[in-house]
Amino acid sequence: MDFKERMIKLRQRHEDLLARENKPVECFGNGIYQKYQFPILTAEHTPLEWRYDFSEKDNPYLMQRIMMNAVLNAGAIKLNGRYLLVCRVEGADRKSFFAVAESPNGIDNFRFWDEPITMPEDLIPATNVYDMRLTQHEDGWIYGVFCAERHDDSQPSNLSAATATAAIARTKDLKSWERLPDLKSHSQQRNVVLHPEFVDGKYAFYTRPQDGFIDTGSGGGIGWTLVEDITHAEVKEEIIINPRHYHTIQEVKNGEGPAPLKTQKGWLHLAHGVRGTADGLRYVLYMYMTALDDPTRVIAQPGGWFLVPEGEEYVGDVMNVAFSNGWILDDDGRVLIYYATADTRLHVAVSSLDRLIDYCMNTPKDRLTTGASVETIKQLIRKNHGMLK
Ligand code: BGC
Ligand code: BMA
Repeated sequence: MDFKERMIKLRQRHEDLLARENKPVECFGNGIYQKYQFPILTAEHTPLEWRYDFSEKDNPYLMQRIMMNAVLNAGAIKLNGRYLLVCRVEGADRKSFFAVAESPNGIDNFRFWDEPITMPEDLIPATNVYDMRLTQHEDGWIYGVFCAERHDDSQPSNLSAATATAAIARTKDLKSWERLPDLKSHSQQRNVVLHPEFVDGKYAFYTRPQDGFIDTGSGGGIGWTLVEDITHAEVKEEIIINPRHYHTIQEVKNGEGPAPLKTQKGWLHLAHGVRGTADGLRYVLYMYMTALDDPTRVIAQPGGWFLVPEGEEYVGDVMNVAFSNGWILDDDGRVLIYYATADTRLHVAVSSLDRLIDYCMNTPKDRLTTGASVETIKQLIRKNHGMLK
């Protein structure tokens, strides 16, 4: 096949992939959300111009000059009727960066904008960035809060010693970004999310204090801090609003997912929980709700996980990982949940605000022991047998 023929085939295959219709998985499911047949974005979805040199003279074998490894953990927003994701795209060189993908319906036909985002640096440039949470704040800006990772130069002989910091940038259009100074904090921070409203006239952040780069150590869970000046944000007082517990899905770590959704019943939160296994860490998603008049007060927390990798979703670069940092509440009450699996690809699951509130309010809590779990199951059995009024 000559160069031109191969190029035409390549473009055709790519277009077929991008235009492929995505349908709900045909299974009865759990009634809470609907997963979809295909991942919505993978490394193969990235534009061919990012990967191939299309000059026959310079690239006679039509080889990929730059390879892409994964598309994962995306922030999400519906802006002027457009479904937009700020994806974490990871190259073969392990560097991740942000790129916007747009779809007409939030489910399929996602296409990347021509170029990745050029993110301005803070004073010390980052080695890597990832996992942006988008918040449409009532101050009029769209904020992107993400993790900036740098080598920990206080340990020069340890190549894996690193620091995780919350970086803050803002935009009106996802095209041009103003970078603000990174969040100042005594501890390392990953999974920091900006709350969409002012609280006591201040900006409010969900935090996740941690002792080390991987270990949360004494960091007790999802935290909360108020910040007066977003252009010099600093964690001064931090409280834990959603703690970790022994023998739960969030024993080892947890972290806020996307910015919470405001509902009539309270703030709806999606988060991830991590536990240790003989096979490494297991990342699953869970939900909770907090009070409208006090977003630090948990009013509902269903027990156990909400969403986990299933089947092929387990397989990829980092096995046994489901992660989400983006969702969209649509005008019709649908909630589009964007989740990545195995740090490799991005999917959508569709639910609705009513279903998610019902799930949070009516799923039994984790009462933390096997005995209590058996009692909870027996309650349901008795109710179904008409033995409870
Ligand atoms: C990776 C992240 C990961 C973090 C902690 C980083 O280097 O890029 O995906 O969450 O390490 O394991
Ligand atoms: C975390 C996250 C993600 C990733 C996950 C699993 O710490 O910040 O980037 O999906 O690890 O590797």
